[in-house]
Amino acid sequence: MENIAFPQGFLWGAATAAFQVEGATDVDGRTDSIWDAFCRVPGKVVGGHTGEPAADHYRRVEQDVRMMADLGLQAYRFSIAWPRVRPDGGQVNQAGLDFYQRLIDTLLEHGIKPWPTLYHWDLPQKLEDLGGWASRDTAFRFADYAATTVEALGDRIDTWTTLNEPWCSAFLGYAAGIHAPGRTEPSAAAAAVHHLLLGHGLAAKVIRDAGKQAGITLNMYPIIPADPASEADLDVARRLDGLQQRIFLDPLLNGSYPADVVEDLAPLGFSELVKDGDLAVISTPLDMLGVNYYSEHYVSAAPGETGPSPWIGVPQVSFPRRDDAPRTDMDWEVRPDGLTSVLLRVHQDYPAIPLYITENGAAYPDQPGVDDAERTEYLASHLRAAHTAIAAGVDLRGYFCWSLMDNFEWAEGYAKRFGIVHVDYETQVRTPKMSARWFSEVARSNAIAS
Ligand code: PNW
Repeated sequence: MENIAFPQGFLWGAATAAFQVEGATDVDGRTDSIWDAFCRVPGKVVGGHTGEPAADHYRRVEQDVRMMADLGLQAYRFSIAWPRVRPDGGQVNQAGLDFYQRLIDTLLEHGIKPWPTLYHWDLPQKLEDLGGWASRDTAFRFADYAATTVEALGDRIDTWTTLNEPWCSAFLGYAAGIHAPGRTEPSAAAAAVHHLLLGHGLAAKVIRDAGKQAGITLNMYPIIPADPASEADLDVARRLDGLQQRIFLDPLLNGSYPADVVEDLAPLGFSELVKDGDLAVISTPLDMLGVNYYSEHYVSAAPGETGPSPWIGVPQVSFPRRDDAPRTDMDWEVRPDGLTSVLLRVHQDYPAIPLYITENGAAYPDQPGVDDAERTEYLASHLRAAHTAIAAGVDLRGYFCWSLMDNFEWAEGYAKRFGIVHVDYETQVRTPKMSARWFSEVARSNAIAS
């Protein structure tokens, strides 16, 4: 077998997020986030699971960084918990900052690049009580939190990511109601999109003014019409692509919202949200775009599920089942070619922006002896797909596997395991799976076996 080599300097890492791994939700001045509150609502999270104990990363951070070093990871993508740093959205909590100082110190001692995200979905509940992301003021509170954090921790960080997957925050949180804060108000979701982007732009300015690089991470899916000869399917595909991709990419990288999406969302009051100067803030130059990739969306205009939907303003959409691909434990289709197409598309439509894959990975049930051959195959096939994009000229500079270790999988609780390292939630023992051994060799050699 011939090796597929990645470009020199390609960055290999693994990712987590604060609420998914830290635990210790009520120590050192941390207060509730919207996820703490959401977990307490019966029926919202499978098994009634909560942010405790997660992987107890807050207390085991030194051990976890040593493990990353043993695995040969070059970078660690983690998120900073807003409710630790500015617990009620206001006053600064030094104890919260100290934890991230310690994490960053330990990473640097081990030669691992810290790759922080400012917001991975844990809005302080106090701010949700004031309207959350549906309120314009939250964007400015986010900028304050960003300024505090970048000032306190920024000297040793090269690249800051503002938001992780604003699509999920806005549409799963405020329209579908399956993520915190669990609201099912399409117009609040439309407002959340704009305010998340405004918050991003204000924070990106803070980061760049501090002389650092700024980026954002989006979750991207190729949208495939079930019947490419059907006008109705093509229109649904256009609308979903608008909501999943272009409503974020166009303002960030081109300084304007896509006209068709603005028109589709007019009944929800979208245009009235956009004030003079907002788009200039949102389009603050970016140094990198993070792409999170898991699967494709295969869509049809046939009537689908009724009830709250993330697809605001879309009258009817369904997701027909295709049986020509394996599925993960999330029931998501394994579609590595979709990663190539997502990367090529961003490269064609927005050529200037350097790209990183900031998440890619798969949930599979526990395997005896942590022999997770399916996960290794998932990662390998997606890395081959990423390499195909690089060979076609895409400026892809790094890859973070989701996730470093098993963790709290949001509405799915602890039942779904994405880790390349197994976590026993009773004992908190970490055991690298076979995929971690394999990934470690990929990172070391900067290549995969073809
Ligand atoms: C991403 N969906 O979440 C997140 O960034 C991670 O925190 C998460 O653990 C990972 O992917 C795996 O799920 C998503 O339902 C969660 O469309 C749900 C969806 C998409 C992304």
